[in-house]
Amino acid sequence: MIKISKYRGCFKGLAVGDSFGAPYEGGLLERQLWKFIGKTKQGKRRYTDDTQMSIDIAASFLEYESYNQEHLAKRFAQSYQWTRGYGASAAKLLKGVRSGKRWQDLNRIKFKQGSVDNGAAMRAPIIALSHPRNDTTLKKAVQLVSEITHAHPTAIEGAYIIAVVICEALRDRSNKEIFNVLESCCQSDIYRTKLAKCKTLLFFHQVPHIQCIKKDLGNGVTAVESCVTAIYFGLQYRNSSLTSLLANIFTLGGDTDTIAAMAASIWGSLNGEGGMTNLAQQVENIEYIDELSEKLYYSHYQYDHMLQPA
Ligand code: F2R
Ligand code: MG
Ligand code: MG
Repeated sequence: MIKISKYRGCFKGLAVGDSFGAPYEGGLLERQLWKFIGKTKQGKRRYTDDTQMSIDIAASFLEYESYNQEHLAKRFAQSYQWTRGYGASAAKLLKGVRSGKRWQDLNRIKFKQGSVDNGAAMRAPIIALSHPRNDTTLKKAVQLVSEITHAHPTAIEGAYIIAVVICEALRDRSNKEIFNVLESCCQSDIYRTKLAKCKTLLFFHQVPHIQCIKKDLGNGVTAVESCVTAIYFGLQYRNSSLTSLLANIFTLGGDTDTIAAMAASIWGSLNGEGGMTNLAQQVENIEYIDELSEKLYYSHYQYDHMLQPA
């Protein structure tokens, strides 16, 4: 049975990873800026584009009971604020949509195949909450939600493998079972190779040196350099505290908010919300995130016998 605590843990984990990881993301300039804009007036930790776009997906899905790309694109655009640290291409696209342009005319304008970055993957856990079965409907939903801003196949495949891991984590699958599913879902050589390296690090070493994880899996902003890294951390630390998972990602450096957001949402899907109460209380708008998690849960409860209130 999937308990509601796992839904809350998945979404709150994403927000916790994002808002605690944001101060460590990027270069010196970005980190300095976050010192000034990283807290609300009430002293809560602000989240970034990762959580904002996840909130947009949940709210849009709940309004339509499915994914309506036009509605979602407008919702992404309305929520856009530069202070949330969006990627440059995503920011341009969203400002275009806000001024009345069609997302279909913008998502391949800068790069012929679309963006390769992890902006689709960082919000993919919420697609799994709306489609908690790992089947063709999940794959289709990932495609619809991702391509609005990220048309590149590696960006979409990164989002898909994150969503698949969340679906399996919600069902308490072992690391071995999760890897069996991932290997059968994964299509491209680039992700197959990364997953093979991840499997080696997870199953054959004690705990590898952080530099080894950086070299083998990556810590960058592309989907290829971050999604498998997040899967590694989510699964390696599944029986440890969320704090230790986060501390290790911050040591890794690079795209810390996004790697932490994806990894902590995997951790929360496995462990539920119990081990993150103190951290979650420090994040802005956490009550709304809780409310959305609950609504997503109950939107499925009547159809899916795997979902059971705690
Ligand atoms: N943007 C940030 N953080 C800014 C600091 C990052 C820092 N410099 C670092 O390197 O760590 N964070 C947020 O952005 C990431 C998600 O970004 P998204 O939405 O995927 O980005 P976007 O706008 O699509 O792409 C950004 C730039 O990447 C390059 N690029 C993308 N696709 C490309 C392609 N096909 N060919 C060549 N270059 C490509 C371009 O420079 C884009 O402008 C998350 O980390 C989130 O937290
Ligand atoms: Mg971010
Ligand atoms: Mg990031």
